[in-house]
Amino acid sequence: MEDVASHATKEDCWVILHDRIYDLTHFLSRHPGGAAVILKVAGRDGTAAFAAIHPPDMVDILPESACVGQLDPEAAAARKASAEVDPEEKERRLRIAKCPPLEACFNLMDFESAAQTALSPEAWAYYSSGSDDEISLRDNRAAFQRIWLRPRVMVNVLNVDISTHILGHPASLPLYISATALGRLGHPDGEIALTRGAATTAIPQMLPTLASCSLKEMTDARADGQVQFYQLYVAQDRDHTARLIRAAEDRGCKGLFITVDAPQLGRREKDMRMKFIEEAPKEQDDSTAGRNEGAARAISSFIHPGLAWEDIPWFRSITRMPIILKGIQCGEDAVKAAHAGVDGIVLSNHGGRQMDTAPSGIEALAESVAALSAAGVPPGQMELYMDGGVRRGSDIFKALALGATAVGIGRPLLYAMSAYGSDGVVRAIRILQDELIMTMRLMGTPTVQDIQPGHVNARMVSVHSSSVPEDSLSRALYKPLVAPKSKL
Ligand code: 173
Repeated sequence: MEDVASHATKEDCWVILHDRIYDLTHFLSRHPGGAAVILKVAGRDGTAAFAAIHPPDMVDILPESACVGQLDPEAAAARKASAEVDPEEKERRLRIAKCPPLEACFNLMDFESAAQTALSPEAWAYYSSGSDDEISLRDNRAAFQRIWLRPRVMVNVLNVDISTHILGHPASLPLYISATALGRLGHPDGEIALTRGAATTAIPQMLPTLASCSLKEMTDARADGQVQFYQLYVAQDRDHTARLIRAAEDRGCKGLFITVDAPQLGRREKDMRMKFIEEAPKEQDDSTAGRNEGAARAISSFIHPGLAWEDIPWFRSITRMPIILKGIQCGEDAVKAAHAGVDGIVLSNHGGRQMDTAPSGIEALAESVAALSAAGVPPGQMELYMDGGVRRGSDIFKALALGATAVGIGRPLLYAMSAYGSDGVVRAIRILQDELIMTMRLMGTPTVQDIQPGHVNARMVSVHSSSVPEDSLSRALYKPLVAPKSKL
């Protein structure tokens, strides 16, 4: 350790990552996240900072010669055992101790409330932020509330079956875990906590390109028969993209969800203000200087803004996985996707993190179903999914009534994971199962096949103004529901 500590400058910079010692002097100027974050841990163990952002196999991009040594294994083990615990981990445990007990969480918003306690301010800013004025972020929720239900009674609902198939694979309910980046910002187990939660509850998980666990870690954590899909960010470098796709297929992923709504990352100002990383170093200053989007911006710099409809045949030529476009936002593009012959689309505005005032997934779904029908695309040619704002079993019901096969959930499960690990993920999904069973019973639809457009009134979904005058008297009397109290 003393030896490493003597290499702590810009001209001579060693860092310990996962018990190996790297000379990063030449890499400093090439690090997409800038030199400053590396220099912060120069001469020291940088594993904690590194692992929050990068999967362990990210070090493979360094030339072999960069590894200048290894910690003595016995000394490394002793160091871990004696654990002066990493100060950030210590703080995390203190925050977790203040969270309400898991049993106090009765709906998905409760997990969001707990996550505000559990997460560091930086992680909270990164996970929770939307783009610009966060209009789309909030409308993702509000749009569901503009759709009203039309229950049918006197239907035998003794037995309700919420199970379904997603891309032909069984799911215990019409729900999958959508891809979200940087899971280890929220919990040391990262995406693997989501994998375990998905296994226990028998729903598919979409693995992110920008996970903080490696693809190997996430697929090795898979239970027998568990279904995983792969979310792809398309890189400038075609060979790199092809390698990612082949690795996902070889490791058993059952579908390729290509993100099409992020040729550039949206401006998430809460995140920017938090200054997740230090100022970008001088040599990286460019026309976008001052747009400090921290880690997200840095690790997204490889995404190719040139991705276009003409590229679909190339994806087809290199994979047998079904291809789904994630981030379609209007009827015209839904029809284009059908004509391009993809297997599915996800109507989504990326959790309100990309184009602000783009419609919610649920609104885009309603519009797309109408457009596909008008264009004569046979129902069922493509599977339709949506994500964004799903918080209740009745939201899932509404999406199915409008034509979705299933819905994706991102943030709520990150929040559940951050506060309670995989137990939280399981409870959150179980709550949705309970709510969906209740909804289907009260709606008179014993199976998902029974759910039809006539079960919803969605006429107002695309009307973006308050639809009913506020009932101010009863509003003033109403005591809002409250989130469970934090301890202390
Ligand atoms: O929404 C996001 O934050 C996201 O998709 C992303 C993209 C690139 C890097 C990190 C996160």
